[in-house]
Amino acid sequence: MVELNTTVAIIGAGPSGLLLSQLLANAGIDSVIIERSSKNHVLGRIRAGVLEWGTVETLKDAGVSERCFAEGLPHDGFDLFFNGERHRVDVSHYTGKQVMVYGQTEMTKDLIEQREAEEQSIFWSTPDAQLLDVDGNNPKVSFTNVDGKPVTLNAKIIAGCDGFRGISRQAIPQEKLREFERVYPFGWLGVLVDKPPLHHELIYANHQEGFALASMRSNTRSRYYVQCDNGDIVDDWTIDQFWSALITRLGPELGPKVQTGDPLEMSIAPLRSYVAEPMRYGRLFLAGDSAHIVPPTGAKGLNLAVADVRRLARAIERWKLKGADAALEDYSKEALNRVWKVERFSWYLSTMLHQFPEHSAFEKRMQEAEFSYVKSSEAATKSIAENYVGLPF
Ligand code: FAS
Ligand code: PHB
Repeated sequence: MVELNTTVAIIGAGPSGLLLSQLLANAGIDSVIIERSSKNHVLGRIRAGVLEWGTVETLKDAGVSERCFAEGLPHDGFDLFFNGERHRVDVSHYTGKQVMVYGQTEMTKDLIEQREAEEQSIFWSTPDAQLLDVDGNNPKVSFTNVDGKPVTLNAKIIAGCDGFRGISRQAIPQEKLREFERVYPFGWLGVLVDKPPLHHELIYANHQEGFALASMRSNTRSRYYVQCDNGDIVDDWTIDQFWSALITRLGPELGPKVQTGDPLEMSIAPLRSYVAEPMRYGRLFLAGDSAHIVPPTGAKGLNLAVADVRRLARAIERWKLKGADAALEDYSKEALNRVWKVERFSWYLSTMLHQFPEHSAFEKRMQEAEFSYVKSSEAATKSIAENYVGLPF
């Protein structure tokens, strides 16, 4: 048996776990990360593409923003497209801020490089972690290391950064957990392609055939999505069917501008809204997708994870350096206050922009009226802008 000690045991080396480790290290607080998958698997994930400015500033504070500023694309706004009508949401005009188009994959790569440069202890390819005594005085994580030896990692705090299908949330007794969920009757089929983007900003489209999103990773690499049925698997779609659906849904003005090609990646993401309360149990603190999921329509999942981590890192720092338990006590309530507002925005935008199989004629009119109101109202457009750019932390 190998016995290790640390201040914070972090479960998961996705954006939440890596960024938390970086922020803690910058405050002189040690941590150990345990990750189920290999480093290459984590680096191979294609996910989010838009960073709120608060996320960019957090990366800057963490000292890992150099490539983001060098290679990221600052955007002043995006387009909503509803049955052939276009409405631009001028985020910079309404909020004085931009968003940054910079892939989550790149952000994860930057964080791993920095953590490794600082010789952070990360146990990769470790699928058997178990959380013990999380509500006691000696929380610990047991797992098997690469040499096949059992390890016990004693910690003062355990950070559950292990995503929606991790183990941390499961460590909270069912009777203590309140769960809220909305599963949407559709998914997103995404394609990554080495072709220039159709437009210099993002376009979110609601067409009677379904939702479509034209995004990007750079000026030479595009990311597109189309709404697909819940039961769909990637093999149900050929790339030609994908391009045809995308071009149709973007309409006669924009569709023909799409430069098609063979995909670098093609995947389906299910859409759900989910929140687990509380985000703390004893010495276990949840951050990111382990505690909540949003439909990607509002580009919030990754950004919400960053907001949790920024708050948790600050609370741990106050507790460790000033013995202030209050900061840890307030973490869950304060984090959830922002989580629910972001859940609302993501649900709102998803409801406005997708075709719902079960929608009645009345609900379809409500969707049209919502778009028509947004298009005609500075106040409604400003509300979308301030949510999209990111609510205050
Ligand atoms: P993550 O899920 O990213 O990371 C959790 C980590 O914990 C993983 O590395 C996992 O391997 C590890 N782990 C799990 N169980 C473990 C265990 N038992 N032991 C140890 N480690 C364990 N957000 C957007 O804003 N826009 C998007 O377009 C978008 N697209 C998405 C597409 C998909 C398919 C998914 C799943 C999510 C998408 N998201 C998107 C949301 C996504 O970006 C998340 O919000 C973000 O990855 C959250 O980061 P983490 O909280 O670190 O969770
Ligand atoms: C992406 O580029 O992957 C992306 C952008 C905006 C979203 C969702 C996904 O709302």
